[in-house]
Amino acid sequence: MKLSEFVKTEYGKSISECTNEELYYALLTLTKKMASGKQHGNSKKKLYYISAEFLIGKLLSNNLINLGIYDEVKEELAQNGKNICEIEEFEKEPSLGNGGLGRLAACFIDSIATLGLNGDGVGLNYHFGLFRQVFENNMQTTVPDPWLTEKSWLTKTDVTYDIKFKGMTVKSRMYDIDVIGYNNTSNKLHLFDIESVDESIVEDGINFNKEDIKKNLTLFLYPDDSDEAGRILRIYQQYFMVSSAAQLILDECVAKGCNLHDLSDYVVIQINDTHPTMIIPELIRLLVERGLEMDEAIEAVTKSCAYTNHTILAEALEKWPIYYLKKAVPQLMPIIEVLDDKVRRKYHNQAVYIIDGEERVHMAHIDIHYSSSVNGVASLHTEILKNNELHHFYEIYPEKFNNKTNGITFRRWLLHCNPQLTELITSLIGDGFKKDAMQLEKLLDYKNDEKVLKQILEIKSAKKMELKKALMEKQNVTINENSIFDIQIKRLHEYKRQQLNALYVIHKYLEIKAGKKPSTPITVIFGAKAAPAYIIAQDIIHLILCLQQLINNDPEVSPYLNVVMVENYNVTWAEKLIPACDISEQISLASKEASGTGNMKFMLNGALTLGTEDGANVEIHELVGDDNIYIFGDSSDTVVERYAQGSYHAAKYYNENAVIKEAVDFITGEELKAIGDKDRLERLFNELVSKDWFMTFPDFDEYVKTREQAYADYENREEWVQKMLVNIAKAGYFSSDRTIEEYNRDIWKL
Ligand code: AZC
Repeated sequence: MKLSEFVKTEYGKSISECTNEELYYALLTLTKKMASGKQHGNSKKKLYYISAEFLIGKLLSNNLINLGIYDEVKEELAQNGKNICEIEEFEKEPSLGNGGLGRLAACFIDSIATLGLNGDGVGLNYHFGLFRQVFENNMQTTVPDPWLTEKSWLTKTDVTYDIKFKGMTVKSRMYDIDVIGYNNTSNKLHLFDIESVDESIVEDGINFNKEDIKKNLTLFLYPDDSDEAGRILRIYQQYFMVSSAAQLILDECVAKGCNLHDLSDYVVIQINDTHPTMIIPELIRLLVERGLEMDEAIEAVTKSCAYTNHTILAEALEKWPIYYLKKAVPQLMPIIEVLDDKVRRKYHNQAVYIIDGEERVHMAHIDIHYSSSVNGVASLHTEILKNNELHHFYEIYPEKFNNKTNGITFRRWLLHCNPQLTELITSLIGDGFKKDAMQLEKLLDYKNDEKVLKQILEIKSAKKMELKKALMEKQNVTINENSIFDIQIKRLHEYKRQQLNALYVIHKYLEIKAGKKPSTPITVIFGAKAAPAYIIAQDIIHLILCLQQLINNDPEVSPYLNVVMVENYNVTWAEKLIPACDISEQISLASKEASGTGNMKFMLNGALTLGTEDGANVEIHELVGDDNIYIFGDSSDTVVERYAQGSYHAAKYYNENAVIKEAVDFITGEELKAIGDKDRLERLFNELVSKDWFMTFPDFDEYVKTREQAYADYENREEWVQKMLVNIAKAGYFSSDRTIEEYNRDIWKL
């Protein structure tokens, strides 16, 4: 049905007479109708991708693209004087994720549907999702970010389950979002919610009574875990999610004729990090309740589950005190004890026990013992898991370990966010790459085609102008579209080393002050949210915002260097920032970033990576070769060794390297203290000088040198655009379609 006919019946008027809001809701309804007419992935065996996060972003354009009607709708709107981008402004972005892990889950469900596989996502319907970030006095403040509107992408279903917690039973209800594959089947994202949630219990922005579970259960994504009540609330959330999921899974497979003994013929469950781990004991519990012997239940569940690890940061691997579990979900403890007991009897190595000497349950250990697959998310990451972090487990189960290098959906990260580049590519190599991303390699034939190279540069300029406009409109900041856009966007974490980038900015500022001016001006852009309880991360944001104020207001420096931190960085911002980027900062401490996926999005849009040999940067490097990437810093082996020896002393670098000292001293110097918060700046200074746990100083000199080299190379526009082209052409490997094909081939076998 055409939009014009639809609005005629719906509102009794023509497109041009409708408001943008009316058109948004008309398109939403129309799209949902079209999705419901599509076939669902269909096979005996079904995948359930369980994740506490699905960072799906706005859905309208993406759905129109995947339905194959985007251009048509855009055209029809344009003919009636309407602009699809303005209509899209009415959509609220659901922030149902923190970062990489949640966005990966969203890319994956897109690819699962696009490949026509039978697989649904299962998660939680947080009412506020992640907080909205607001800058005040150069600091991050947080406010709730409501996204639920009366009419939305969610469809209320009549599927409900009883979820039993200690002393109370609550009801979960399933809401569905259509996951429309690109020219293919349409699957579901099932988000469970509790009806008694009460948004009005939130006080001064973000605080609420953490003990009133019935009212707060699905209020926020990962409520603050800095206190015990917050941590126990996470357990409630996790169990609510997995118990709903487990009941859904059993109901669906029984309806298909499964007798539960043959569960693994019908079901495969991908456990996305440790948050859904309790699905293992919960399923075992339910199977025993329905008549299976304990051992058989354990075997059936082990065969059906697969676990993905996303981090080697020890603090991110969840370990829940038994006492918390007993408080919220005591019914799981006897099962977990059986699981632990079996491990103890078989393997006499404390390192692999589930329950440790401090009465804590290691969630990842449950996953590894009681799943049939354990995967890392990039080659280097998987190697580190096998050889270091999870070595004891690898020795027991070498056959379980496998690598699945992450990927991104090109529908969102190219077709949707960069239609100009998509059109150019299509005009050169046809549109086969939209379903078979490896075909992008055909672009290499144009490496010496001046006309094509010129077009690529023109598109980059156009995207820079679009970003400039957005920053002006949304944040009232002016940037120079003719400058180099050097961008670092990701969650704020010390291991990702935004502080290293900030130290470079200080260094550059001082150089310009001393008269050494860059040939082309530079705009350094940051986007990052910091967890509310993560103080040093907030301090780093504070430093960046102070630098922004200082530098952009300094008439001597601002013609050459600008700093911009986008407020409330989210998927919608990423879609604007990534296509406009020249240099993609991927500067984590080697060994710490499991994969990174922003790096892939930037590459696909023709940005060059400035990065360490970490995560998927290693694979990007291999693909594009030395000439088309800027690599610096200590290797993962060196870093691992340095930690093991305890041989790193930040103070030594600070005292012996004058350039480092000058930049670090600036943090607590007069200029910044005049605009910033003394305590925050001093705390950050002390942290760096006395600890620098993520080793920014050892990499500093090489980082500066390599970054300067990239800027120098940028001057040669002909060679630079060839590097851009190679990056675009080689990005095909990072399509999430490839990743999902591998999951299916090696693990799911749908
Ligand atoms: C992230 C990793 O940090 C990132 O390197 C990886 O690309 C991404 O997962 C997807 O695999 N991990 C998380 O986001 N982890 C949590 C707990 O949020």
